[in-house]
Amino acid sequence: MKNFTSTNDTEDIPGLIQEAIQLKANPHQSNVGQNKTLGLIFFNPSLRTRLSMQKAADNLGMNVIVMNVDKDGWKIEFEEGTIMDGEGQEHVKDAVRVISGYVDVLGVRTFPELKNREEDYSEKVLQQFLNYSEVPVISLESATLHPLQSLADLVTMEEYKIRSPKVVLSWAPHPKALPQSVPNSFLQWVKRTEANIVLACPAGYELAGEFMEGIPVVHDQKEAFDQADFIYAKNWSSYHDYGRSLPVEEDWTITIDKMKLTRQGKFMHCLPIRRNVVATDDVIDHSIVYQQAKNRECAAQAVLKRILESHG
Ligand code: SN0
Repeated sequence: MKNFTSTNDTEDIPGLIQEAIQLKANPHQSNVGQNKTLGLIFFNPSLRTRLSMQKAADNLGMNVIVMNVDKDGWKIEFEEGTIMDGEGQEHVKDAVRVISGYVDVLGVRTFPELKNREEDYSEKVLQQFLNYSEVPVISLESATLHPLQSLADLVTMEEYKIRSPKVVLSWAPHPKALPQSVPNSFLQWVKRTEANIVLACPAGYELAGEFMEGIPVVHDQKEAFDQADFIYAKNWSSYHDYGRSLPVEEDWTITIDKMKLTRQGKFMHCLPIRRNVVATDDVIDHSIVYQQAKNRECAAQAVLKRILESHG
């Protein structure tokens, strides 16, 4: 594996899932990371991604350096060819070349601004890391995708060993306008498994066409929940009316009564979750969200191990 930014970076998704499951059972089986350094660069907050990557690297004998560039670094300029007499203090091409000289693998987290759709969907920031890094790049959530989360989600579903499960990705309310990265990525990865995926969202919240292809959309949340094995809840802002939170009349908060419509369905969420907005306390307290979070470690470890093995 060269980089890890989407499903396109791996041909062997079932193998990657199985490798993660084996690493979970025996985390110290490989020290392929010995004398190697992982760099983690954050433009945005993180809890699970940051800690699970550090733990995964540690399990492989790898050192880690972390920087919150948004808080601790110079203000990064992203425009090519610009005259830097304004706010930006250091160009991304200089920063990435320098950082990649200190590390063997480089992770970066960069959320979308949710203002300009073309710019976000061109992955302006991640793309510059790919362009200028001398070492493999891992997405720690980009403007449009969150592949480490999705891999952990597939590992989690695999642990239940349900053949061709019905999986519902359900939009849920939120006080803020959030990225489409987690739902886009979830669809992209689940499509590559034998699961039957349904998207449940209010009209206007359909995702980008490239992710929606072949995915049934249901605007009635209760109808979608019927006989589901997994309910994956997430808020996202509108793709079509880009970055906006459109008014929604029905109540899309996930409750125990709605979960009763499923086939003893398991509730999933990437976290962080706004309790009693996205889902009620009792739903979250009887969910598999901590199992998902735990699986971020073995998923990250499988990805790191594959990258290190192909870049000895
Ligand atoms: C991020 C998102 O993409 O939706 C990260 C999820 C892993 N979530 C948030 O930014 C939540 C922020 C909030 O105010 O609850």
